[in-house]
Formats: sequence, C-alpha cells, structure tokens
Amino acid sequence: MFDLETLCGWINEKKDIGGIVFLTVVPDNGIKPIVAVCKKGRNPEVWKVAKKLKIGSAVRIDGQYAETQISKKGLEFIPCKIVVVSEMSEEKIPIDFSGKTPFLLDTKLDYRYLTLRLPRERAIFIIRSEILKLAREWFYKNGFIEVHTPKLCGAGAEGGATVFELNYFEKKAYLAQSPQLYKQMLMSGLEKVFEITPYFRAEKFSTTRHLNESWGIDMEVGFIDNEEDIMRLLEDLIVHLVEGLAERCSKELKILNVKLKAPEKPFPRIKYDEVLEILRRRGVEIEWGEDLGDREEKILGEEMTKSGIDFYFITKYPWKVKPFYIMRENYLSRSFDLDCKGLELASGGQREHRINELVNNMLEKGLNPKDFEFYLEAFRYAMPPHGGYGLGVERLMMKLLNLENIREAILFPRDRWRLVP
Ligand code: AMO
Repeated sequence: MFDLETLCGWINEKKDIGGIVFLTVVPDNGIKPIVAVCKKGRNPEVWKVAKKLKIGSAVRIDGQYAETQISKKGLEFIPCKIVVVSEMSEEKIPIDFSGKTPFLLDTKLDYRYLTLRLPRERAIFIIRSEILKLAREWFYKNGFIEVHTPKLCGAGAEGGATVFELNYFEKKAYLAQSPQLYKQMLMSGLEKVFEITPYFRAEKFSTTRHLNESWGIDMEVGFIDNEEDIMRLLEDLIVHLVEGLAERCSKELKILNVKLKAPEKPFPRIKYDEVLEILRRRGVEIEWGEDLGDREEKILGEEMTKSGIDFYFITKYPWKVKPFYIMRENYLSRSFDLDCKGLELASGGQREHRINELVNNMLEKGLNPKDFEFYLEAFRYAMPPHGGYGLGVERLMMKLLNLENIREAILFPRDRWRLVP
C-alpha cells in the first residue's frame, strides 16, 4: 500500500498534448505550484476528466508526488482521482492565471481573490500574516499584553481635522484615527500594552503611500526615562521581524525576489537639525520648524542608502510640528520618526504625563481641553511617565518587499476612490 495525498486548489494552467494533460495548481495555502501529470496510458479516467477541465475550476486531486521530478514549473504529481468541486463558469476571466500576462493594479484590486491564486500575490499576504504573528510573539516575549481600544470615538481622536464623522444615534461620532488617546489612558492602569489595529484617516490624498484605512502596530509603555527607551524597543522589534521573515518566509521572499538582511542595532539617530544640514548640502532649503515632506524624506533616504543604511530614526523634532500629547523640551520635542529608505514607517515618543503641561499644550495647539475631558481625567490619578509608537503595517511591507504602491500590501484597500470590493 502507498499513502495518497489530497490537494485542493484551482487550475491555473492546462497544457494538453494529446495523450498527456498537464495541470498546474497552487494547492492549499501554499505558494509552490504542483503539476499534475495526467497520462491516458496510466489512468484513462483521470485523463478524461483533465481533458475536459476548464482553467480556473476548483478541484480536489488525490495522488502521489512523482518519484523523479523533472518539471521546472512545480512539483510533479501523479493523480489517481480528480474531482471538480466547482467549475469555472465565466467565459472571460479577468486575469491570466498563468501569471504570464501582467495586469493593472486596478484589475488586481478589483479581483484580489482571483489574483491570490497566483504565487506572487499569495506570498505577499502570507508574509503579512507572518509579520503580525512575529510582532505578537515579540510583544508577548517582552511582557506586553494585547489590548483593543474603541474605533468608534466621541472625540476627533488626536484633535486633527482628518477624521471620518458619522451619525451615532443622536450624536456625532468619529472613526479612530489611531489608538493614541486610549493607549495613553491605559498607562494609568497597565504598564505595557500593544494593539494591532486599523487607523481611519479622512485625508484626501491620492498617493502611493497613503490609505484611508491602514493598519498599525501600536504600543505604549509606562515608567520610562525618555524616548530613547521607546526607540530601543522599536528597533528590537524591527530586527526581530526581519530576522523572523528571513527565516520563516524564505520561499515567499524568493518569489518576490527579495533578500532580507537584519539591520544592525542601534539604528542611527539623526537629529532634525542634522537632517536640515543634509538637505542643504543637496541644495534643498527648508525653514527651521517646518515638517519634513515627501521630497525631504526621499532625499534623506537617498543619502542614507549611500551609506548602506536602511532604517534610521529622526529625532529632536521642533515641538511645533508634533501633536499636543508629545512631551515638550523648550522648542524641541521628545518625539521620533522611524524612516526606511526615504519613507516614514513609524512615529512615537515620550508623552506629556503632567496634566497642567498637557492642558497648556492643548491650548497652544488651539484645542479645547473640554473636548478631551475623558482623556485628561486619566492624568489626575498618578499617571506615570510613558511613551510609545505607531508603526504602519503596509508601509513596513512596502519597504521590506519593495512594493511600489501601498495598495499592494492590503487585501481590499480603502482610498479616496475605492470603497468596494
Ligand atoms: P502617525 O500619524 O505618524 O502617528 O501614524 C503612525 C504610522 O502609521 C502609518 N500611517 C499611514 N499609513 C498609510 N496611510 C496613512 N494614511 C497613514 N497614516 C499613518 C505610518 C505612520 O508612521 N499616534 C501616533 C503614533 C504614536 O505616537 O504612538 C500616530 O498615529 O507608517
């Protein structure tokens, strides 16, 4: 007796050369194609089914892997039974399952479920799943607990103008722009928390690096000395993610033509003033106190790449460009951004935990402390010094996997023009 394997998947390619039909299937949740070799001489029943099969149909195949593997397309498989579980009924299929004909990004996003039948697209989402698994592992190993904060909020999350407003019975509500206020409030009761969460932002951008619904890996830690404590934790997580992916996702990375090498710790810390100096040397002047935009980030990224550095922190930002909750040090702030090859992946810092200072910060940013009473209340009961960060999942994937458009990193992107599928 010999053991039979059962594979489930869709027919991506079919080559009929008379007495032999070759079927290419990417089975289960894997990425390695198998080539089912259906020979008339060996099994006329299987051959007959294979001959009639339509590309795209869902099948269950029983059989065995061939003892000698010749095909370069995938693992050769000798079927003894093929069951058509669901037949492809559409005559016109919007994508080429062989992967030979490229498709537009819009086609990919409209038919995401179909493109997931292709190894390359599948690899991206297997890696996404592994990133979140690795992140959870890192947080648990380091004594964090996972929390979930509300996504329906009564106040515009960080006081910014980029929130989605909706009707909540007789009141207005807002979709959470980030877990910021809630993760900070938790610092009055817990020491280390993390959340993997969607962010909703009503920005009208139409760029390759913005989404209106994106996912963040957020954390907050109490009893810290300064923002350096947070940067150390973030760089440690990044190294863990890169090392973990290189180890666990080698097949997926190979398909995407990506070689990952863990960055060295500590990542360089570049002060905002130094960034202005680097920009000046490249002929770009920005006024002290202005935020760094896309162009500035890209130029800095190019300079860092020249020195062989992918990940770097930008520190000592002017307080003026940072939100009210960030701790102020005269005209500077205890904040940082983590950039990679010219793109901001995360931002964070030490927060203002002293209520009087916090209220002053709000007033200075033109916010009304009354709107944030529920948040300020948590600062009245011995709130410890604390800090944290928010790391963008899709942006991290863009940089790790060399994806040109952020929409490639999320299954069903939400942007200015896309609300379905
Ligand atoms: P920030 O607004 O910088 O900080 O967001 C944190 C990170 O989230 C990602 N991100 C986005 N990705 C895609 N599309 C968007 N529209 C988008 N907006 C943000 C970025 C960014 O670096 N509360 C703070 C974090 C903190 O201090 O803990 C915050 O939200 O990668």
